Amino acid sequence: MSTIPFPVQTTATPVKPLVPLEGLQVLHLYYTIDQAMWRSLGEDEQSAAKENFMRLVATVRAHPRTQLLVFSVVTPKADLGFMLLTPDLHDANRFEKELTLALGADILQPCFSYYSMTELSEYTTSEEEYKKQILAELLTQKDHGTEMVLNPNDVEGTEDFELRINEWRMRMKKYNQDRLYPNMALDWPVVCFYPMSKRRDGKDNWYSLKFEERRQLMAGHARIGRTWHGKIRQLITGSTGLDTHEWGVTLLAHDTYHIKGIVYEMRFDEVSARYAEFGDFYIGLQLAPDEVLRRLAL
Ligand code: 76R
Repeated sequence: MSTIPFPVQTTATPVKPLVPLEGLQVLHLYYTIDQAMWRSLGEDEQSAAKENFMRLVATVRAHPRTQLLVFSVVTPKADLGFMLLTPDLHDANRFEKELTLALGADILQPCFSYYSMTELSEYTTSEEEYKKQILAELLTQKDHGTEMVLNPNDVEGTEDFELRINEWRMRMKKYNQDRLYPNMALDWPVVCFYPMSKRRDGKDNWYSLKFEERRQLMAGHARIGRTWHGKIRQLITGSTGLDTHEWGVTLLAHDTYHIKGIVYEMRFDEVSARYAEFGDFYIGLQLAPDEVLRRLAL
């Protein structure tokens, strides 16, 4: 019979939820497997452990507004990886402890972890900027091939102007919603994760640049990023004050060729060439939970 002390979800004293003002808690969790410890378990214990793992993954995935990616890690830097997104830090913390014990005590050995939160971009176009852009566009309209310069008062408030502003507001609302509350695709098999910071070194100090300069540099970065649409999905999560670096970069792809391609191309962009510092890179393969267990020879 099973002697493994499986975790039971109990909360003796109810705790007040720790839901951030905006965004989600994001944990990247990596483990190696102690195969010797696993082999010392009886067959019953092993199947109880696997059942517990499967049940826990299903429970976490069924939790409101919670997503859990499960992957097998390429190279022995780690064996098993999770990416957890959930609003309440108590839930994130509870699930993390339970996942660590999911296969029984000491089977999963934590080898790398990262804590970050989803966040809005500081550099998206503001409504004022967008208004200026469309004013400039609408003010110079072609009339039978000759350029006609209009008065701003003739443009602002017109149906065309309002329509474009409203479309833009709706687009931004969806865009911001997707950044704070992303839908992580389970059917993009390649998961690349690495932490990164912006350099603060002598004359290469990102944080002493003026906002406008940073905005322009980031616009160049985003231009490159957009050329990878359809091949790469990216989630940039903030971790200043939370973990070793300032951001977590999670890239999803169907092919590691594209991961290598985008990261290489971005190295030439000034934002990365001059200001980026990187941690270790982890490549995982998303699989169904039972398939991950098989892959890991459990
Ligand atoms: O969010 C957006 O899509 C708007 C533009 C944008 C911002 C603000 C954007 C676009 N990124 C932004 C912010 Mn990015 N990104 C990285 C990396 O390996 C490297 O050299 C860098 C790692 C990749 C691969 C990548 C991809 N980005 C950031 C930030 C925060 C900086 C800050 O606030 O100072 C970091 C650390 C960062 C890093 N970026 C994109 C991409 C891609 C693919 C896009 C286009 C997304 C799309 O339009 O679908």
